[in-house]
Amino acid sequence: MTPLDKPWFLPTSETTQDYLTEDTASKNCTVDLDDDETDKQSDIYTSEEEPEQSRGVSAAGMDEWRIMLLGRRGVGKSSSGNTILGQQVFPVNKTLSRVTQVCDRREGTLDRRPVAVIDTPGLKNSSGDEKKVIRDILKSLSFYKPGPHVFLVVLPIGNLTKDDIQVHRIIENMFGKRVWRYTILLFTNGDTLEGIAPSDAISSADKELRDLIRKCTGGFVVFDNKDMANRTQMTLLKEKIVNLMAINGNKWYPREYYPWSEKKIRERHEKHMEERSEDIAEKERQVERLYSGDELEDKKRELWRMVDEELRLLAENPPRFKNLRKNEPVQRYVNAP
Ligand SMILES: Nc1nc2c(ncn2[C@@H]2O[C@H](COP(=O)(O)OP(=O)(O)OP(=O)(O)O)[C@@H](O)[C@H]2O)c(=O)[nH]1
Ligand SMILES: [Mg+2]
Repeated sequence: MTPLDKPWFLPTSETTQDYLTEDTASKNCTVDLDDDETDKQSDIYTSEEEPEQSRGVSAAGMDEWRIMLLGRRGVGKSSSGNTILGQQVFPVNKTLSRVTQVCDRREGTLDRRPVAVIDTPGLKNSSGDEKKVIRDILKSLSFYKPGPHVFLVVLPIGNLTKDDIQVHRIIENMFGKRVWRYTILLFTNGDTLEGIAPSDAISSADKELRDLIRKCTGGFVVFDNKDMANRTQMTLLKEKIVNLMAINGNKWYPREYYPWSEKKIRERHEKHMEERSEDIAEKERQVERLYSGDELEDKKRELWRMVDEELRLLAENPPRFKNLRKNEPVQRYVNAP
C-alpha cells in the first residue's frame, strides 16, 4: 500500500496539530500587527504576473477577485456566499450540524466584476474532526491557486463569544498573523438590528469586538441574508473590497505570510503542480471530451480535488517521494473520472 492509498492523511505536528493546541485555544485573539516581520515580497505574484494557465482569469479576460469565507460553524458563511453571487449555489440549512462539509468554489459577478467565492466548512473547536476541516481549507488554497485576495470572516452581529475568539485564533494560526490585513469582517443577521444603524450597534458593543474590527484592515460590513435582493449591502461590500485590494496592491494573500511549515508545504505543492502540469492538462482535456455543461464543471471540480489531494500528500511527505520522475502520473487521479 503506497501512502497515496491511505484513506485520509492527517498531517503530523508539522501541520494542522499546531493550529489547535490547548494553549492556542485559550489565548485571546488580539495580535500585535506592528510586528517586526519583514514583508518579503520578492516572489509574490502580481495580477500582471499571474501564470497564464492559472484558474484565476475569468472567461471575459478580467482578473477575478477571489473571496474566501471563513468562520465558526453555522454563522451564515454559505448564505453570505449566496447573497454575494445573487443565487442559491451553496447549500444552507438550519440544522446545528455542519452543513458545508468541504470547501467549494463558485463563480459569478459582483456588480459586474467577476468573482470566485470559496465557501468553507465551519470551524468549531479543537476536536479531531476540526483537523480535517483545517486541512481541507488549507488544501483548498492550492486548489484555488493562486489564493484569495480577500478573507471574509463571517460572524453574527453581536458581541464575541468564547467560540468566536477561539475560531479567530485558529484562523490566525492557519494563515499567519497577517491574515487580518486581508480581512473584512462580515456580520450576518443584519435583519435583527431592526432599524438600529450598524455603526450604533458596533459602538455600543464590547471592547473585544471593536478590537477585532480595529485589526481588520478591510473593516466590516453588515449583511441581511434574508434580503438577497438588497443590493445596497453588495455595493458596500464591493467598496470595501476595492479599498482593501488597493491597500494590498491588488495582490492575493502571499505564500510568504503563511506560517513556516505551511509555507514549505505550499512551495512543494506548487512545484509538484508545475512538474505535472502536462499530465493534469491532458486529464482535463479528457474530461472536456466526455462531458459538457454543469456536469463538466462538476467533473472538473472533482478532478482538481483529486489532483490537489494527491499533490498535497506529496508535499506533506517529501522524503518518501524524492525519486518521482517529472510528469510521472499520480496514481489515483490517473484513472479519474
Ligand atoms: N435571520 C438571518 N438568518 C441568517 C442570516 N444569514 C444566515 N442565516 C441563517 O443561519 C443559518 C445557517 O446559515 P448557513 O449559511 O448554512 O451557515 P454556515 O456558516 O454556512 O454553516 P456551516 O456550513 O454549517 O458552517 C441558516 O438557517 C440561515 O438561514 C441572516 O442574515 N439573517
Ligand atoms: Mg455552510
